Amino acid sequence: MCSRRRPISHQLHPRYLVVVTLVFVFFHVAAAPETDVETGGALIILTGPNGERWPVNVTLQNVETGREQTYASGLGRVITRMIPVGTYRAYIRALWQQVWYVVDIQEIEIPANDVVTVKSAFAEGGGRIGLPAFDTDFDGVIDAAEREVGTDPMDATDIPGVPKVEFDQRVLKKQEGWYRGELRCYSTYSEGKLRIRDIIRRAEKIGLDFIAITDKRTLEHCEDSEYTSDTVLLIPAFEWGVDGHATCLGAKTMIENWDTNAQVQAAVQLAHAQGVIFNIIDPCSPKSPWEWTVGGFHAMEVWNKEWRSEPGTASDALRQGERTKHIYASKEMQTSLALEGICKNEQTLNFYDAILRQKHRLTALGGSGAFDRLDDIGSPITYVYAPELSVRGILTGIFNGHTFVSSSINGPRLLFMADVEADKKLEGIQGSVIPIVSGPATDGIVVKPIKFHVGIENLKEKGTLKLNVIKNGALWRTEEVDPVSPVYDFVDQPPEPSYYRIELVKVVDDKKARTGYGSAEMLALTGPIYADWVPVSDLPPTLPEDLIRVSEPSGAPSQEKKQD
Ligand SMILES: [Ca+2]
Ligand SMILES: [Ca+2]
Repeated sequence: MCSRRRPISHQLHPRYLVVVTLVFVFFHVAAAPETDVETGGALIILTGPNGERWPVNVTLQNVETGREQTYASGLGRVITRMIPVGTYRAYIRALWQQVWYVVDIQEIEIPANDVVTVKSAFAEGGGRIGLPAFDTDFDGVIDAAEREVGTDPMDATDIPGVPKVEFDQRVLKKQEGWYRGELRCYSTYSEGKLRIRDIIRRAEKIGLDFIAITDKRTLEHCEDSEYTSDTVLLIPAFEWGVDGHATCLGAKTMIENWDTNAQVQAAVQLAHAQGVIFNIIDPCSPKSPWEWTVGGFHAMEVWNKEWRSEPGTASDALRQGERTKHIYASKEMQTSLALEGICKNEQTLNFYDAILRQKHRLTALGGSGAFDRLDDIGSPITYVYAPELSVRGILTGIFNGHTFVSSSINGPRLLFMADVEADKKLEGIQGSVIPIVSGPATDGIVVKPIKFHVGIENLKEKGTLKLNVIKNGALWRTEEVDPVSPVYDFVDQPPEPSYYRIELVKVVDDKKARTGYGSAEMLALTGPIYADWVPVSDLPPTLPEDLIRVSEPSGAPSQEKKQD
């Protein structure tokens, strides 16, 4: 056994080199095995800050081909397969409370018919301070390792060995306003059958302002030569996850980690650190319901496909996944899947409300998940009130919760506004946090009324339509919609923090009852307005005219105005 080792910049301090944990690394030859390829092996030895044994995993990245493979830790395993001879960059990770952190990066040579011994050690995380304290930017690589290879330990998008996406920084429209788009679909870069060019042409044709193509666990589609448009904003994105999925909207790099709740939380944290929206998608999916119990995500896809098209998911869909057999889904998810006789999207709304009731603020989004039919793109459609039509603008609008979802490009538009103190000045829309204002009264303190306005535009549906006000997760008011004047006001004096969201539904008649699941067809829904004990000095400024006018959204031309 020979010991050849070539560190990237300098030798590790000898005191780090206490041999404790042994990992044999072997390589899967991804291409067809050639009998004349010379191979070798590697023995990775990692020690912790007190010279102790440490669980280790390593990614070997071939310097010439870029091909990489990650190997799980083991102790004194026999080498069963050999690594093709060559130069590799080894990303060596230590496990800290179920999350892997890169603690060392070395360049190694795999020798022919021999095993290279790689000694590695880290000094961080000894005593009472955990390893995460030494990863300042939350990108999973400790500061010392970043400094050694020259990435920025304060920049979560600058990660050793992880390519960055350079997205289009253009501003397609400068004005503040409502913009509409599709936030989930798949191309041939993952399991979709749609070509990048066809997806973008379809988006241009139907008049979308933005689209996120969200191929599974890859960002390759963003580098396609046809991934470009002058009229539709392309939001770089990918689908994250196993046994519960999310999209990372405005992606800067790939984000992995999906083996444990702690790892999923680390993924959410990295998304935050990068300024990327972490959006849980289709959480009540029959194939892979959201089993993780983590918090802190930004958004939830509460509407997938046609509202009533899929039945509710049965509870036994839980714990079927590879990685989730040993964990229990949240009580909120279990309760949502236990609801019977409703569609999957209704179960998702129940899950959404359960999280909102815990005072998490979570943006409501839609997504078709189109993968084989171009017609599905834009159904449902998400509207975002954004400072401008740019990636940064749309992400800001989503981050602020200024969204509503409608059945399609021709579906109704739902504006929801709040007037604090009922003084006829509108201060908030969905996503806004508005102050509960109280004043002295003869017998203590009185909460002043908040007046809410709902306006419906582009209403073409016939039949019995209802406007539901959901307050703190429960149906609070319901009114039949007057198609001639679809504007509604209501007043509340919440004595405690409360949220309000709006649903516009059509009551399904007997004839249609069998053609879908559940008894109500959603036409549009908004995310919540939150009333909370924020200081009155934080009262948001009066809303701009563009926003409060119940008319054509500035960023959304009507169907009639569009070409073709
Ligand atoms: Ca770092
Ligand atoms: Ca970094």
